[in-house]
Amino acid sequence: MITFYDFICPPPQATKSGNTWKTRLSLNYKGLPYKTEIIEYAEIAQLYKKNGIPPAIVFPNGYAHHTLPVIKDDITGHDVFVVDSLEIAKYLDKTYPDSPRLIPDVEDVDAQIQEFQNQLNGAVIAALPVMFKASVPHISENSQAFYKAARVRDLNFIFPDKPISSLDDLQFTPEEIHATWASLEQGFDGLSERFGGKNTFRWALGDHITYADLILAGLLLCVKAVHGEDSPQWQGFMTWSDGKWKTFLDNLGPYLSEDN
Ligand SMILES: N[C@@H](CCC(=O)N[C@@H](CS)C(=O)NCC(=O)O)C(=O)O
Repeated sequence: MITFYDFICPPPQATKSGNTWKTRLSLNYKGLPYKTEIIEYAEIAQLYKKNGIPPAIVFPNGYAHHTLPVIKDDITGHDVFVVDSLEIAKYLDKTYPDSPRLIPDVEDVDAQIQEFQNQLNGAVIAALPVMFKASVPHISENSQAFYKAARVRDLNFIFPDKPISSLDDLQFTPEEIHATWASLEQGFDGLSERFGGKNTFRWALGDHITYADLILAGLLLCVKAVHGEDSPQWQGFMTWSDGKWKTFLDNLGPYLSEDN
């Protein structure tokens, strides 16, 4: 049985993390049985250390980054831990070859996924400060301090020319928030051609769902969870690009389940 480690979040949604969603969706798409284990942000490093898992990333300054998603799989009779949603997708393709593939079997697939990731990053990067700030109330109380410190570190890495020492340094006027959403909409319009443009639909890398689609789905589900399904923000988003993103999520249908 596969154990999937996800973040504890206040109800109603189990997760607000686009990163862990990528793996939940991967498992759902493949139809593999799994159980979810919910942990706090501050417990991730302990999970790694207790099980002898090397950090997901070690930065040049020596900072060891421990991240979710992580899975544990005991199919071989002993526990195998896999870290990082892309590595998990590759592991699942290899270990469960009879399930639908997440990573197409083409030579330049890593480059294709990276290109898509870069395109998506380009569409959302300017909105990250607003998005991170909006996420805070949706993080479990015990994880808030940890989460805020982690996001400050991320923002200082992404925007080195605008260093901040606390998320409280970020205060946005309604006009700034409006402008951010307008730029996000423009970014998503730019992305919509890849998904078939106005009257047709295709997935990020072609005719089939792949891991690349799950990157986008994770992000959308995170925005939906943070703002709420009935919020004007989410309802507006679902009309962007002639309803492309609503169609996209609708087409993922049953794979969006949070039942496990
Ligand atoms: N590229 C990684 C990203 C994982 C990642 O950044 N996860 C975040 C979850 S939102 C995390 O665990 N952050 C912990 C921290 O920032 O300390 C993946 O796709 O798995």
